[in-house]
Amino acid sequence: MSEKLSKEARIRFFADHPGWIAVEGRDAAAKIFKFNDFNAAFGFMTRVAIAADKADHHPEWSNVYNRVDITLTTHDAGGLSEQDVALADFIEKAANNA
Ligand code: H2B
Repeated sequence: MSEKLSKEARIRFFADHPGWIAVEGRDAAAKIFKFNDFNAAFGFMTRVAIAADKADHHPEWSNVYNRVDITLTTHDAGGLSEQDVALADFIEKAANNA
């Protein structure tokens, strides 16, 4: 079971990950991704889904056409953990290759 990020690591996460914002009222990070169309958005979601399931660490997300809203947090830890940092890094790579 992973532990919550330290205060310093949490600050570093938001500094190092443009577009990710702290969710009000909970220890979580959110970002909205926009793609050219549904095909690109769903292709991105598919790549993230496979990686997330392999790591047994899953995003909270929703999709409308070309838009994907993602929230990351670690439910077992009750907040952001290194697993969210790793998933955010993968998500950024996948979004940039969409
Ligand atoms: N995903 C996220 N984001 N947080 C968790 O705590 C979590 C998860 N726990 N995916 C995993 C699954 C756990 O429920 C299973 C049983 O390993």
